[in-house]
Amino acid sequence: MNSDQGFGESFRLDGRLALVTGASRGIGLGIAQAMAEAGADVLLMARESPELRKAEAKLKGTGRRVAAAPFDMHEYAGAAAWYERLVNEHGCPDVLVNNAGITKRAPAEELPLADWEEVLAVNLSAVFALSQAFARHLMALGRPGKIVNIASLMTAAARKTTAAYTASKGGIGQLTKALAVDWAGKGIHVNAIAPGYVDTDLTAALSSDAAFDSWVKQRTPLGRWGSPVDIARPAVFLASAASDFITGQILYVDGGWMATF
Ligand code: GCO
Repeated sequence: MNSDQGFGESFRLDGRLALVTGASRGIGLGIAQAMAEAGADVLLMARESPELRKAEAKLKGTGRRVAAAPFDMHEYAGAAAWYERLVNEHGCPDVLVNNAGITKRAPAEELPLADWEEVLAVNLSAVFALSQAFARHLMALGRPGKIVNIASLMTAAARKTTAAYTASKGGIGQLTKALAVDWAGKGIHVNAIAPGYVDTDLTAALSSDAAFDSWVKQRTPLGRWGSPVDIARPAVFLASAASDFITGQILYVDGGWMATF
């Protein structure tokens, strides 16, 4: 596939349909926008909200086919049925970006079990359920696909007060490998991007803390917080034919964080 295409074309997503979760803001919105700019039609999944509709309107400006696909990842037990309806309405996605994620910060000894369960449900179980629905449809059609999971620095190491998030993102790293291995023979590639500290709503409580902000800038070799577009362009690469010999990888897009201590 790759070798038949020109260099630039291999990085593009023309003719693909991409489903991006957590797409109403932050990294997810950045990824959805970059995918549309790369030529993909895009389905924006997030909980129904004015923000989701705003994102939909904004991305329609790219000229691609763009549609909001409201779903709450807390309801992941219904993911297969929801996905069935999605495919009937919009066609079968070729690209799935599992970006939606939440965090609940507390010292481990104080973290309520309900918070633990919610983070694991949204960040890990829902990713499995949706990936399974995505793969089953492609397999039934005999078509290839690409999954890009959003992992974290917490896939590799922990920061205090992030037990549930860290466990979920560690799980995402291993789930990426497990799905890559199971589905390689079906042409479904599964990779992850592990972002460093990115300035979004998820990290707002951290970036607005002057001490934390200066720690991130000092700890990150490139000396700054990431922005959604820093993550979005590598996500396009992992969704494109330019990455056709890559599967099961975790790509740290972290300003050099993991390269030093
Ligand atoms: C935290 C943050 C992190 C980052 C990110 C780092 O509490 O330290 O929320 O989890 O958001 O995932 O890669």
